[in-house]
Amino acid sequence: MATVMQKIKDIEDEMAKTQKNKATAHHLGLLKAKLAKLRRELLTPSTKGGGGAGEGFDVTKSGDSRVGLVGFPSVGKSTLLNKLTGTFSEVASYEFTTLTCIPGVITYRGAKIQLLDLPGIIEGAKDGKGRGRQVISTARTCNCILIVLDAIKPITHKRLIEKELEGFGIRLNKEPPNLTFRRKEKGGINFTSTAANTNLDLDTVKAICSEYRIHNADITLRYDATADDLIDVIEGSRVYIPCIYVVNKIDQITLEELEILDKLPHYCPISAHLEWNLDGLLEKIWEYLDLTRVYTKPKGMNPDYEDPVILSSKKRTVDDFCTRIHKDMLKQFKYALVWGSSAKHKPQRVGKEHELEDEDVVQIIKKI
Ligand SMILES: Nc1nc2c(ncn2[C@@H]2O[C@H](COP(=O)(O)OP(=O)(O)OP(=O)(O)O)[C@@H](O)[C@H]2O)c(=O)[nH]1
Ligand SMILES: [Mg+2]
Repeated sequence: MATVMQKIKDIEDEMAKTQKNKATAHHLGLLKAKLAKLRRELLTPSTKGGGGAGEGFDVTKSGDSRVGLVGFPSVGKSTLLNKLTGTFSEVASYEFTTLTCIPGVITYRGAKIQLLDLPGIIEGAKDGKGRGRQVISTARTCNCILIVLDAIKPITHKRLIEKELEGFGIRLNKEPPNLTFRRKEKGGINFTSTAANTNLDLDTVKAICSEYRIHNADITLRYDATADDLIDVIEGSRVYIPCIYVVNKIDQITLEELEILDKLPHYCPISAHLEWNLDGLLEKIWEYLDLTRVYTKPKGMNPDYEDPVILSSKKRTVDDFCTRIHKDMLKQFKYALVWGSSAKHKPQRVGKEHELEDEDVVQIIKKI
């Protein structure tokens, strides 16, 4: 293991020394690809047992969505879990108070959101320091990550934590790269771009591909993709997770400092201890989870507004709705009546492929 870590360090050093310009682009691309491969090596659990590098905490998923608290020690993660969920997780002024994953539940707008308190992580976590890897593996399973920062030193800590998560294949507040990469039998490397493209040139693309021993492939960019984006697509197994930077302990900074933090994108300043802006945070979590509430309407009855079916924004067809209600529902499905913003009429008669929207009302008509 030490040798892989040493190789990673050597490459990182070389990258830091290399000036970024047109002439070095392909060399940097090559180094990035080497780095990605080494990081993967580090994360793949060894067959000899032990290590268990890629494993998170053994906490059962429950509820409609999962949110994880990640941050340095003593920033107030446990305090926040306690205030938001009423669950007890020990709070103390010393570091590494929390040693395992403590789940709690928030009920918000009819949805059950599982909130995970996690041990503090430190720099180098992804490379095996502390419980870092377990924490980050668990973070990978979340639908939204809250990076909790201390208001006294938010920005430097933010960078360090992002680096840890990124090294583990987590991409924050980012869409999967809009590029196609197709391997083929022959014909060499074919590189086309349908958008203005300033980051990647054919030499760099070829250097990256050769590092993966790929000699024939069609690559098409639809936006200004970077070498990192291309490597992400070749590597696969990346997760794209929305993230909120929760700046805690704002009771310890000035109003002027708070105003700056408040304007940064994806930031949410709070004081967990004094319960300042927890409603604002909940609203932001809701927004970032992008859930769809669907109310069921049994025939001849009023919709059940108390207990919505919660769907994710990516899986919210009538088909997904039926599957969530009962596994045999689809067999009996004839059509559905939909009221709400996804419906053109009141109600609209739709099939299984129809995409539902937040707060739609649905009645399923079964075959007789
Ligand atoms: N001033 C201030 N202190 C806070 C706030 N929230 C938490 N604290 C204090 O910060 C210390 C650490 O809080 P914890 O909730 O244990 O922090 P943690 O992030 O869970 O720490 P680890 O489990 O060690 O990673 C405690 O002394 C808390 O009382 C806050 O909003 N303002
Ligand atoms: Mg804690």
